[in-house]
Amino acid sequence: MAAAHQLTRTTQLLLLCSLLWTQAPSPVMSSLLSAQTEDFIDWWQHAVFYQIYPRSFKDSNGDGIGDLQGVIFKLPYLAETGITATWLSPIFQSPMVDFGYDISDYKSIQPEYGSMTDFEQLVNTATSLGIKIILDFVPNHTSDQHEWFIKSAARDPLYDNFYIWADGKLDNQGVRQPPNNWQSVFYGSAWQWHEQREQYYLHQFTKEQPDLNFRNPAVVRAMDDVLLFWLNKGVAGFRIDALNHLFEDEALPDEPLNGKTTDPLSYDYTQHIYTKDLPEVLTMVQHWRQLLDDYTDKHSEGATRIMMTEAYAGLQVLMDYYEDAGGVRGSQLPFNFHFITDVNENSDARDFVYNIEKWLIYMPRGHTANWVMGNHDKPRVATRFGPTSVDAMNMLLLTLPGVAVTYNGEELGMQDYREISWEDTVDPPARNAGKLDYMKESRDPVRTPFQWNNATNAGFSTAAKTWLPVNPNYLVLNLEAQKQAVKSHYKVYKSLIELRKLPVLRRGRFSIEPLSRAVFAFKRTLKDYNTLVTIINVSAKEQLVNLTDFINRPQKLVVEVAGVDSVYAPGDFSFLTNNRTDNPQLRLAPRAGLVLSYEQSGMSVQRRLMVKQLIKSFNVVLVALLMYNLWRHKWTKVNFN
Ligand SMILES: [Ca+2]
Ligand SMILES: [Ca+2]
Repeated sequence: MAAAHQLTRTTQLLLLCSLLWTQAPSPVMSSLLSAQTEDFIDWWQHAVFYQIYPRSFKDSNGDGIGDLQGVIFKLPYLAETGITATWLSPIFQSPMVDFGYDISDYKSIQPEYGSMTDFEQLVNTATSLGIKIILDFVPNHTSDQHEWFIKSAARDPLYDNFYIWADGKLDNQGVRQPPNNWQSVFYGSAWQWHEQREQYYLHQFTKEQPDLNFRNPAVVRAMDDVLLFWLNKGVAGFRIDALNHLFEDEALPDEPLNGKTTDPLSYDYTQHIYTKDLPEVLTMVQHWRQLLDDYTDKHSEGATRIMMTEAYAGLQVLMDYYEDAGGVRGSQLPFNFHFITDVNENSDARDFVYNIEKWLIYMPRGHTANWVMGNHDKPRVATRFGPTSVDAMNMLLLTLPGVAVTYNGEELGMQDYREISWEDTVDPPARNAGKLDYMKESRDPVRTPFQWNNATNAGFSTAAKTWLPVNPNYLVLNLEAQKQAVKSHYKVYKSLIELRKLPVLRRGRFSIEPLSRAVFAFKRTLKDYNTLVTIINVSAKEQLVNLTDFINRPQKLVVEVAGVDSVYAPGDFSFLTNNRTDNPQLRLAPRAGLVLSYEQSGMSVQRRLMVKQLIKSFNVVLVALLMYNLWRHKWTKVNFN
């Protein structure tokens, strides 16, 4: 009996152990769970959106102007770089007063850019290379050459109310004046007298860009029709231009003065409370979202069709675009311009951390963050933060959670060309500012042709003269040179895109801290994967960084990506592991960054999986032992009886 009792106890113990071990998920189960989580990441949620400015990207026929065949020719370059999504500045028929943002026919391609056949070829080639095409949608205004405007000016009953028309008023001297004190974003009154119609029309941008009247349902329908036209051509969505200028107060009241300037023609003269961010804007965003979702549902063979929206607006306005308080969804990607507007080369580490955190804190649950590092309207990274900061800013952009938006040329660290003469200046706000002040307003310096190589016109065009001059620094700063160099901004950029494929960057958790006034660091963590840490020195001085507290003494740190000025190279790890002190220090060059990885538990993923496999095998042995014990116990009992 004693022996039998002993055996029963062993059996119980074994049974308990067996039960405990079967609670641990098997590696197979873990990978199934990961796969399910992965399925929730839609194509756009982790994409790098590469903005092409077609006029300056590549000229295929030697007229000095970039075109669609040029874009097609360079699509393999994007694929090779790892880009899977683009957005193209406008390619539609336009008198080019504002370089395509003044559209005279939304459904035609601008002839100097190519034909509809070229566009179809562009979509097909992009699709075959795994690249999605997003088009620029410019709803606020048309060109004054658009048929709708011509008919509206002629009071055609179908188009009479398509634009914002108003009578002027007479001043004390009996001279006709605009209806109110609103100014154009590009300087001067926002009102232009139209001789034929004998009324003023509103233009928030140039006088050749009359504002559409979105309070007229016929305008909404006409613009929906434009969206559907391009969706049927196979585009994956739209970047929506100047969104927050869409509506104005119908009563046309004067705006209160701002106090920033005494010049009544400057856009800074008034506070734009009646011409910007009106609540009606949100209803249009939600309307377009519905249109895109309906289209995706009906054409499920294609990808989710998305919108990204351009609005330099307050944080709460932008968050409502994502999803309003009632849970109605709008823009998938309300552009986050905070790296452009809220930090500069004088910002310290705390400013960056605050800037990044505020977006994530305000963003409604279940939405995707986005980070825009540049565009065709704002100075380039090398000019805003200094040329030595290019790699660090790309590390920041590409290792933060969510979507990254890169303006063409930023992968090379292209620089603003600020020596463009008044004679060569073409940008409307610069021309409006006049010969003395044009460079303060000009966007031409950020729009110069792409620097492909050191041949004529940087390989952009064979023309004697290009539409904007090429930055003469192309002789040294060009893609070809950066591909050949051992270290280059392009190589750093490309390795970061490669790194983005890691699950930890696709869906890892995020935490960030300023380590000092000069340096901040953030980490991305995901169960079963190495943790990634990005460290950025935003100061103009070299920094020695102690990471001990931030990463909780990992056993081994490995450099994943280092900038061109770094003393470290990818694969380096000895600088921390061989350090015998408790004070390991990293050396960061001025305005440099580093991306590191470490094994969170001190055990590699492979080793951890091996241990799990061992546990599973051990479990099988235990069950066998248990069975054996049960059998033997029964046999013993029988014998005793
Ligand atoms: Ca051309
Ligand atoms: Ca408007």
